[in-house]
Amino acid sequence: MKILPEISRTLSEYLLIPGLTTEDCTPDNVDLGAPLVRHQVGEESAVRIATPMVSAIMQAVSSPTLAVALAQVGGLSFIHQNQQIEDQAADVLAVKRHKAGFRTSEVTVAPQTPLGEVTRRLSGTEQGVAVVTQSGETDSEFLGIISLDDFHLERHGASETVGHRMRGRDTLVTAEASVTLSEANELIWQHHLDVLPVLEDGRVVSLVLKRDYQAHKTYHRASVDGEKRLRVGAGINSRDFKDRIPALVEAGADVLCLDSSDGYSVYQARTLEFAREEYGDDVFVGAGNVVDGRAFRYLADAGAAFVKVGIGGGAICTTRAQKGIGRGQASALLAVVEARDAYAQETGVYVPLCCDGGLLNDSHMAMALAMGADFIMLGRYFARLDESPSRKLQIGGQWYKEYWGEGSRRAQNAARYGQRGQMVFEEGVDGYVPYAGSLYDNVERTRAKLISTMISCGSTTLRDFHRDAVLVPVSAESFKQTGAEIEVRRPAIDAGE
Ligand code: MZP
Repeated sequence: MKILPEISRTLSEYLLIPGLTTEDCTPDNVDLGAPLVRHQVGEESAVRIATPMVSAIMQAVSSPTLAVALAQVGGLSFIHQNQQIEDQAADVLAVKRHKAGFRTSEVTVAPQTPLGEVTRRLSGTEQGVAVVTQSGETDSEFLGIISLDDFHLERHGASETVGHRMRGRDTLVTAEASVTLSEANELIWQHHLDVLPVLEDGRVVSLVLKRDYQAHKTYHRASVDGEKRLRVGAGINSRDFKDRIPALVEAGADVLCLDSSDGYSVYQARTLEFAREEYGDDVFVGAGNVVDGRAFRYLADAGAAFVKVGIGGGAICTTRAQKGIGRGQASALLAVVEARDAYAQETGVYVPLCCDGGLLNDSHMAMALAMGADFIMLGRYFARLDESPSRKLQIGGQWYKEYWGEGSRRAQNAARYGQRGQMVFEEGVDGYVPYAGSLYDNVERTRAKLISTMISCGSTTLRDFHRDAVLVPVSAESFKQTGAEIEVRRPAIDAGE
């Protein structure tokens, strides 16, 4: 028996100290992009996500609908493995068949569509802008970008040039002659315009809001042979992996993840070995969950594409009470981050870390990223939203969505929680979480908070944030002092909390 000297701490027990905020630290400059799979230090990961949020491998969370929405905002879902192989493969296929696009900014226009039609379609959106391209032989040339109001004025002869004032801005954008797309992009960046044109075969096919540009860029950089498909992941287990992995690969899953509450096992190593032998470096399989450096190294050596950290912290989890196993999420993460960094230094291989479970609010997410997590996995967060597959119902005048753990009787996830192939006792609860609206709104708000935290800490990339974040543990007494000491509060604007 051995007792570790440190106390097991949660993410709530830390705060961030601000760093120097420079002129570079603007919301537009902050890149939340994260590597998803192992890569050589100094090189780029073959799979990156623009928003470092992935959805939990759970029945109540990761359906094709949620996967499409999350991929559209730059994150990734893992379709759950607590179902027949054919059903899971069909879910993956449904996401892969969905045409890629960016929800708020997407205005899809077929080739040869007249400009008038493009404009009509745009006017039904909140874009308030039209993109003008030259018709005829030099279609790939971009002329200018103007507000819809100005466009109508121009059509009625009130304006002579393509350069116009953007709605609500004083910036004059002048594109006197036709310019190439790269020049147009330069112009848009220079003038801080909110949109970017996307051309395909010389035609305008959509507009991308600038705030989605990172997602768009990352998506395009990472998309295979120009094929526009949304990304999706899938859970696997260490029992039927010889059948499940080939079916999911065939369906087009971009990344797989072993789904287990305790990943420090020979079974996970065997599964990783199978994937490596069958597919070499072409199939990425994440592993976990772990809470210390020994387990991290074991899975990293076995070839895990990424390692998931966290045991017992999930909002629906009773593992700590049932089995006495687990570790506070902050302590677990800090120990594994240390091992990950040592591994990178020793071997030259960077294995991304996913912080999984117990991230109850956005500040926990910021804390996990500051501590060194590359991305975060969320169950409760996504279960509350319109796009999750669970039922929405009203209890006492309040709207809720159902949320149940994979270790609950309802989920019957024997591959993850079974004892000798079946569930003898439960490790999860079945309940309700307050309904919180649309995924698009919630993720946008969370992204804004993460960006704001990073700006306060003087970081514009997650790598800088890992390096420069300064954290301090808080005493129980100081934690009670949250700063909001008022008798009656108006309801928060943040409906997601
Ligand atoms: P949370 O985001 O809801 O706090 O936690 C989600 C995570 O809890 C999942 O990704 C998974 O690792 C874990 N989980 C899922 N089911 C159970 C359970 O029934 C559980 N105990 O702990």
